[in-house]
Amino acid sequence: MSIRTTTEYVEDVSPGSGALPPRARYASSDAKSFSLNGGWRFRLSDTADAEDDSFAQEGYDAGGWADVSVPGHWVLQGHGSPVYTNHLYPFPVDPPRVPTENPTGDHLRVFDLPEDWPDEGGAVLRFDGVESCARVWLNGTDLGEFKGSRLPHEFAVSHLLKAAGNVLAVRVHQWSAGSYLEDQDQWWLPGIFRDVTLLHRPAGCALDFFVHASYDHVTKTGTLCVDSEVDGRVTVPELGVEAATGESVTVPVEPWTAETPGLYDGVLATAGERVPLRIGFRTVELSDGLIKVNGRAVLFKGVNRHEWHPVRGRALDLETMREDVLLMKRHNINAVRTSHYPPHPAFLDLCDELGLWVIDECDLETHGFTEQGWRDNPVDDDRWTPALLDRAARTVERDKNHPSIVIWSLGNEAGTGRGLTAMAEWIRGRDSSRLLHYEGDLTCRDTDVYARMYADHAEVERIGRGRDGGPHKRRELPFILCEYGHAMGNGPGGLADYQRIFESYDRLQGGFVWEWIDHGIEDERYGYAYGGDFGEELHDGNFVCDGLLFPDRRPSPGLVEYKKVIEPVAIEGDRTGGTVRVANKYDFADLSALVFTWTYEVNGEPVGAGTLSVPALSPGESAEVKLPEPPVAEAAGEAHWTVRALLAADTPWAPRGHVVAWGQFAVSPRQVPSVAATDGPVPGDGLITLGPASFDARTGALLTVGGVDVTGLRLDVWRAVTDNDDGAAWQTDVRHGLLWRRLGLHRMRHRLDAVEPGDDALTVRTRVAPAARDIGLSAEYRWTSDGNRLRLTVSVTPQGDWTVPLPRLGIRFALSAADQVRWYGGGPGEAYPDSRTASMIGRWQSTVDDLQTPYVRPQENGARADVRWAEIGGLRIEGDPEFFLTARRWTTEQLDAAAHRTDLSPSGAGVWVNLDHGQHGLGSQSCGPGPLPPYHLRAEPARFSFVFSEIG
Ligand code: IPT
Repeated sequence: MSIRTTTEYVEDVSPGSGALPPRARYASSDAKSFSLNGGWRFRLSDTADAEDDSFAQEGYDAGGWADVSVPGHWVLQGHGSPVYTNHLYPFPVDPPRVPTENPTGDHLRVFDLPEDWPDEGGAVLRFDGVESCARVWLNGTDLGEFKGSRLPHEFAVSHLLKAAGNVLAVRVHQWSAGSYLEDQDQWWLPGIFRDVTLLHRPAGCALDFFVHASYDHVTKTGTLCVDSEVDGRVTVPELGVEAATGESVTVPVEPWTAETPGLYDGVLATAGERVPLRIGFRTVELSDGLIKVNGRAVLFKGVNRHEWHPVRGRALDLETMREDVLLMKRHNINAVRTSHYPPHPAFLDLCDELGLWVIDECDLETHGFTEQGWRDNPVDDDRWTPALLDRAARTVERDKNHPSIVIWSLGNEAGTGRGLTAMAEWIRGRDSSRLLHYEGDLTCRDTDVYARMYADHAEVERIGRGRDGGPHKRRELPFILCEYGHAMGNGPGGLADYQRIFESYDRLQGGFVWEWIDHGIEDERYGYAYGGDFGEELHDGNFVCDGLLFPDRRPSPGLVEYKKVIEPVAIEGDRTGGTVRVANKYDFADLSALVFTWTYEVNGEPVGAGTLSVPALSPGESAEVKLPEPPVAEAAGEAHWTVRALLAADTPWAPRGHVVAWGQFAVSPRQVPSVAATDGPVPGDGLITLGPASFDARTGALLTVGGVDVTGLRLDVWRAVTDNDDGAAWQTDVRHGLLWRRLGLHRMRHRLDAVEPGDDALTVRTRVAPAARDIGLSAEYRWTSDGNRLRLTVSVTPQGDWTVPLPRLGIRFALSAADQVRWYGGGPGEAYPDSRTASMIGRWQSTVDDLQTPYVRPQENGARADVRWAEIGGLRIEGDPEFFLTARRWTTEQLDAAAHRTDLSPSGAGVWVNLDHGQHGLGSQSCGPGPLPPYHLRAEPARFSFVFSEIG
């Protein structure tokens, strides 16, 4: 006996029924529209069929129901909980069946038409996004049902509308057959999460239309042709264009590029509607094996962007979308892959307006089938092909009029199969003006670009050289890294090395860092919650927090690094010549929008500044620009030139003066601190004094420097492992974080071998090693003083067979109190060996609290690199050589044990300071390669010194 009846559509592989065919999306027109966003009545059931559809009938009393905001996700509004999995389906894999437990949200909205709603004409009800399956009724009539969460669906409703008391009922099921196609690495968040709009459709209104606007870079003309389902006229006043739909017009134009996003305002006028157009002329082609726009190869400096807001989930408001685009532009990002679904349409309007290359991706991922060797993969099963084609069509039809979109992507991580080929063929047939991307098929059967994710530097270089082999078709294609630089926690490291490789080979056309923003959910318990924090039975922890922005959209150090690595102007000096080499690395723009300034710093203090006249170089050009005479003839100490490229005028994305690029170079070297060992250790009552310092006579431990108490000073090799140290479970390479812990580097024992007061030095000898192992480090601390200042030289010699690098190497100690921190060295933000290009040498100040980088899952953070000297807690510390400075109100052990920021609170001891001679690189092994060998902190003999003095 079968009892599956009214909810059969939920598990039906079809995309739905009742909706209108997809069509072009436009932001506005002179036809009326009425937003149905706002408060809706809401009832949650445990199963798809727990309630009948009587709620959809007029007169239903929903008085006892809850309220939710639309757009929104009910699980973020107190009904049920979010679930995070990366690629595992959070339900048994038995396509297209879904669990009986299928949270189902009935949504109800009663509305009157606005007073000025026209009597004539039709009306369409549009849903811009509902996860994952919805059935819709208006005034008791069943309109149909649909799947395809991040895609628009429209229903014709004029025959049902009334002036007042319309009852719109929407039943939303969390799980449906569609869920099998939506296995993206993100929170599962059911709900009506994008706009709901009623659109008036006057007689003679526009239906679908396709704006074809190409650019011929030889003749510098644009050709415009608007194909329209409904005939009409197209006008572009600025270009003097007046044409019929379907008619081609060629006129001189300024082309659209991401760097110069020139848009022309036009109008499509049909008999019943005037639709504003924003037209960008550009031609995308594959030529000479390269992705070219307007005749020139482009280099993508991209990011993968999921839609995210820490409170509202994927229900983004316009302001947040604008903030994303502004932040991207201000950080030199020129491209975005809309991983892994078409974004809110307003985001694409912003990309057109402000200038970003877009890879627009279909809402498709079936990653979980990898667990069964891709058996039953819907993309290789003809029964699912209509659903796939529907997704392709809804993406392309909605978004085809955006000049910013240069590449369509079939989806992400969906294996291979006939369904993908069907999608590709359909897309090519519909739009031959753009290229096609899909990463999951190594043969590139359906694509115009060879795309990979997380390939290591060496492989990318091989691909650049064309030495990667592969099928013939692939060898002819340009290459992009559609994902790289996994920005989980502290990292990624290695971006500069990738960029160098991208810039060395034409075939390499850049990449897209994974990913834009941490999907942390604001949560009273934890600050930001991640996978597992809602009691999910399956989850992938903080793998959902792997962005260049923190959940609150504060840029992480990774984003600051990326901005520097991809800056469009290279500024390089030379030690002697008195010149600076400026190169234009834009693909299209010359440098006329920038002004250049110089400053000259002695020991980090600016002693002169001015402007530099740099020619308006064309893309690819460079010039040797003469610097002025140094403002001080003989610099007493270290001197640097810092040259900056700033916006000369306000732009739509940043104000005048915004720094686009900079370069810094030393012209006279630093004098390292020297301390003549004129004092000797003086033994006393349980103490030894040496210059300004006192030591414990038995243990040799430093106790005071002048009036400053110091505790626990000793060699330190441990850091709170980063997500990238830990590496992903599936990584086959060595994962250092695991090895370190297995070796016991987090529980090193310090054996005291000798305390030796000598004539001019106090020497303390130790051996530092973990239990159960025969490897260790002999560490000798040699203290000397000139009476005022105290110098420590640490000599470290590895003993035994060290096959792993060290996490860090330096000393740590506690100060009883510290707040303000000043330093001369790299700043203002944190830096690690393979993520330090954005670290600028200068004088910086901060506070202990502000030195912390708030990674959602706490881990090593906050090191300032190349520090020459620092002042903290009453101490001045000079380094020989320069060091990494870290200070925090908790120990490394506490940091290592914390799962959320809220687990960290100031420990009694005061402030813990690490002065590191070295740090291991960061890499990106939480999904990609670990740090490159040059950034490994090898266990080898080392000697480094610090000079301490009390700040008088
Ligand atoms: C890759 C996915 O495409 C992306 O969605 C995300 O999960 C990313 O990894 C990791 O954060 S897939 C991975 C198996 C390479």
